Amino acid sequence: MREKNIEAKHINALIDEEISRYWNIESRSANSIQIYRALSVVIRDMLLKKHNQFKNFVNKNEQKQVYYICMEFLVGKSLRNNLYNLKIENETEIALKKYNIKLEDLYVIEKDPGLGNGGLGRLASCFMDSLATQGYPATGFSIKYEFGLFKQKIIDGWQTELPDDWLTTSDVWLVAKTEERVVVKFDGKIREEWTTSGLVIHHDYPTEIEAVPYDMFISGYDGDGVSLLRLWESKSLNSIDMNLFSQGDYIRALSEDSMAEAISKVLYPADNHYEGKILRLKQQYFLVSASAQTIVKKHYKKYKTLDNLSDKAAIHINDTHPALIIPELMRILMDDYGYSWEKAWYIVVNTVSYTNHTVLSEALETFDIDIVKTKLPRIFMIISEINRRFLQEAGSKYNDFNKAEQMSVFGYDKINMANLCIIGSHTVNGVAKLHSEILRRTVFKKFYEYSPYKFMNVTNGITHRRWLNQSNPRLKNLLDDLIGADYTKHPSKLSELKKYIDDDVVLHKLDEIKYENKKLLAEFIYNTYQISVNTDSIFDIQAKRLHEYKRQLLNALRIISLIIDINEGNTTHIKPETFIFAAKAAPGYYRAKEIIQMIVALSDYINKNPNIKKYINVVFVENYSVSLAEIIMPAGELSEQISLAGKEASGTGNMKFMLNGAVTIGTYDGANVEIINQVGEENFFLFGLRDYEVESLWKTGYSSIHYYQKSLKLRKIIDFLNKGIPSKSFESISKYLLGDSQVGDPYMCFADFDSYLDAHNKASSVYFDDKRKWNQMSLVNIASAGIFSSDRTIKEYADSIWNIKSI
Ligand code: NBX
Repeated sequence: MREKNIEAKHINALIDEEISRYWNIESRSANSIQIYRALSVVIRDMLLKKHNQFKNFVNKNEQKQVYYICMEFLVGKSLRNNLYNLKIENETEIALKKYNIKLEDLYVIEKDPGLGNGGLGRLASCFMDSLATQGYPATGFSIKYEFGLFKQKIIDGWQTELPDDWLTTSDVWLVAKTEERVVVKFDGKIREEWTTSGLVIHHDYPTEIEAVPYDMFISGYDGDGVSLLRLWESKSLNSIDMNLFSQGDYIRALSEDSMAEAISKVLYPADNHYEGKILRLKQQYFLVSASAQTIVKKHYKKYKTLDNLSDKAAIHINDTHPALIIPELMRILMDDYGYSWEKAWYIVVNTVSYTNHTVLSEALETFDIDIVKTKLPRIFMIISEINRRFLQEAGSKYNDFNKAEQMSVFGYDKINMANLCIIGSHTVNGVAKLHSEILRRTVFKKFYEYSPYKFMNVTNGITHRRWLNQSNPRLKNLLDDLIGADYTKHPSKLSELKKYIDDDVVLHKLDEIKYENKKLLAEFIYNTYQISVNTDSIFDIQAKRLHEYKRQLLNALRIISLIIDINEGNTTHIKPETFIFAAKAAPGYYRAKEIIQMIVALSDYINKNPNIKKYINVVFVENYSVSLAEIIMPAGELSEQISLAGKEASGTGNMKFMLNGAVTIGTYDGANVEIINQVGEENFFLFGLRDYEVESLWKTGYSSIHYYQKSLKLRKIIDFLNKGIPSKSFESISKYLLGDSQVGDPYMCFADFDSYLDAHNKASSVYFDDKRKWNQMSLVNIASAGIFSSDRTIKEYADSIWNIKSI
């Protein structure tokens, strides 16, 4: 079902009208940016209208809806996605002929709204698509960061960060709803007073900040659903100090303003790493307070009570970043609506659910007690009371208050946000089976023993409509021909491709498509970096945030080993291979930046050495983003998913590559485990320690030196690092691996090195000696990817956590 009655001439009329209204010119003299903006506004308004109809229906039927609260939504570009989902790409292409312009030319104008770091933010965006497509009423809440994730530029081999001014084009997708702004209050003092009617709490709040909503609409595919993403912008309420202003102190008069507006200024650029910064705390509270007030106000207006909030609203917190919504809802229910603690608590716990995305200790959020106490005094009071009551209850149940204390929200001087989330939610879930099991067994063990019924798993997913249908049109067309287009809405039908496993024509077509996609990526690389890559080589890609646990270093060590072999003339086992890396490092993460520096240096070195370049090539693609991923994923042949087992919660890049026909080389980690279950070990290059082996090795004492002494290859690699290449030393990485002041090689690259090489040798012999078999493996991967569609993920959340129905 195409968007109703839309024809090219209709689209033309709307674009023309927009151009004339806005710029007061005839459409034939409009430039491409004006056409981009006009078309986007037309589509945006179409979605606004459609969303209103959807919302009216939901309201009329008093349907429960989900609110997904997340500090990050990595939405990617909107124009193509919305045209695709509305099924009007063809009509629009025809309409654009009038202006002598192609859709592709407009797509490149739009800037990626980089309102997220990586997997967590992208997951939230995939969810908005699947929610809308399956007709679930959903609102996402986040912050309208003026600057999204930094743009990465490699200058003299080193990552530098440039601001990302996404709003200069993508503002067209936002609709300001100024009249729905709310006030968020910080600082102040609290005074308690007992009166005949009970305890009364008086506050004064010296800092009041306005939260102004900007709405973005995300179309579902082929249906009536439209998701709303509401982004909050912070604005100063005490706009300008006229006293100071009239005394000529202009800058100081504005400083209040900039403090307030700093809240939505910039996204924190670290993934899987918390920063106990005051500004970050303010951002988090700003988001949850504005969102909670909106949810409650809307509900109360409709039902004139909040007693049934949990029947009509599911509030989901994506990781601990929005944890403060728990005490904030308590505050609103008690202080603004007069609920008793017990009644408020019942409502809050039954409304809120929580997803954990990491077990890395450095990523588990804790805030200084003192900071929370001064910035959010009432919230602090409520957290203390939540904890007091919980420990009381658990202590009595266990008849052991010391045991209960192990689950306290308060550490010595810190607040443990995960503990707060578990206590205040009805459900806690991990993002892949192994991850959920590790949560139960280790980080959340005490809580699991206390309330096992809360713990669940919902394995992540990706929207195959963006990550296959839109970004890999060749593969989409082949699939449409072979199995029909039903998989677009019913991704499990991808499995029908399996019947072609022995069909040489189909296998050959898959091969051709991959080759075409590789050529496109090679062209992009050549145009951007003037590096030519051999499209007959195997494209071996690792694209994800740079993190020690993800082990880009392990990949780089293998490259070094190949360079050593080539330099020694030992080349019989070496097959043409192109290594492609794309990764941003958090700006303050020195080790990660150093690893990027080494990869870039290796790339330069190889490009200057024709004898090495004959065999292998390395490319570091800058500024990894959703749009770049859309070019990279379809070209991948070998997907590197090589995290140290037990560390990657799920991964979603692994699913994107697989869906596009890459075969994974990977460890038994995160969702890799489930990928193996789907495709079978014979269609996956598995290597490395298991998570429990990692744990026990760590306990008995991991020594990289031990592996170094045993392995000639590793010794040669260390020599190479120490010696470096012309004008570049890698001594610091060598020290990191062997242990200087701390444990060497903390992510056990050496322990997994041999098995990694073996897995690569196997991959390479299938690819170069039995391409038919390789193509079959590729086919099995595509055909088995249906379960990793976020449609399945969302259905699981809807059925077993949110209890919401689709329309
Ligand atoms: O969430 C990621 C995990 O590392 C992946 O394994 C998983 O697939 C993905 C989706 O579930 N986590 C992640 O992206 N975290 C962050 O980006 C992050 C950002 C800020 C922060 C902590 C973590 N303070």
